[in-house]
Amino acid sequence: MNDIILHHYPLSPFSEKVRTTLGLKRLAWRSVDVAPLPPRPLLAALTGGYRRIPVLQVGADIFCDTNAILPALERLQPGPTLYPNGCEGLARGMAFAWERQVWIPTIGVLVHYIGDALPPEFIKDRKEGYLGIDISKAAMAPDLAHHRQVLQAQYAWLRQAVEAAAARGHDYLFGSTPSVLDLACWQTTSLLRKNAPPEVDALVGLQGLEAWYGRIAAIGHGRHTALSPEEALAVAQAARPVPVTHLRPDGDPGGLQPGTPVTVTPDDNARVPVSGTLVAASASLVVIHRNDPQAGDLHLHFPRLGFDVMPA
Ligand SMILES: N[C@@H](CCC(=O)N[C@@H](CS)C(=O)NCC(=O)O)C(=O)O
Repeated sequence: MNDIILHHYPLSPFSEKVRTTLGLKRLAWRSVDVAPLPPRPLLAALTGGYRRIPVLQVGADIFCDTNAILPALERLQPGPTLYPNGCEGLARGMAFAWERQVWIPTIGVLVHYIGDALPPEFIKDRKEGYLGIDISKAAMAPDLAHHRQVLQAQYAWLRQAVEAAAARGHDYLFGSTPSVLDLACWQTTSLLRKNAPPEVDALVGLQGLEAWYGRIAAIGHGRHTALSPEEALAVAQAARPVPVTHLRPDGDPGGLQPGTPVTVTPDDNARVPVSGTLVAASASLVVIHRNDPQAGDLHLHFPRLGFDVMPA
């Protein structure tokens, strides 16, 4: 098997979800540190323009979005499973909903504390190339009360769920190992707990979650060694995409046939269309082929939910 390569940067909590999954599954991996804001030209050659972080690479297979990355890691290393006690449907659905609901409120609360330290070019990039909103402290301030209410409501439910799991003897939401839902809830929490002062716990209602949070934090990131972007590109150039066996060629829920030219575009933010031809799909994943002048033949893997897959 080719090395597992993660393109990421330390502050990124979605990357932290993947790093922790790699640690949980005791996988060895190669770490490509990318800049916290574009340009990232060598990564763009691999992703066809998909701009968000993290991106997972295995040879010439490129996995965009954590909702495609975690299932890929589950296939590569099934144990310990990210779906303990048959929770896959519930945990994947709730994880998607959690991240969609709490991401902007989490940023709103974070910039209340650290907004003044964010460089203007970072704020400009996040507005123009990512979220489409001004995340400076001043611009987010009018929504702080609303963002706190959203987080307090969500964390009250999370605390109830963690307490109910503990009453059943479970350290995590669905069993004795973390599920994708634990990891999704934990990664957004980690953005606040690692970067805001301790008073943030009371502000958004994190009290009572400390033990659950600490158990996931203690998992760590597994064994990793550094790789340069140039080396990662060379790995893709030397590799061939792995034939897709986990999805049906005719499995596209919209009836698109393999070989159809398509674009795949995030439906929430950083809405850069990636072009290729459809290889295979299911209701939850889609794989496209693209030939890149620098990287060669690639398979790009995306989640289905959260992306528009359109005939080109
Ligand atoms: N749904 C995506 C969200 C990823 C995301 O929003 N990542 C942030 C960093 S944590 C990002 O890409 N920010 C803009 C950037 O780094 O260019 C996923 O699950 O991977």
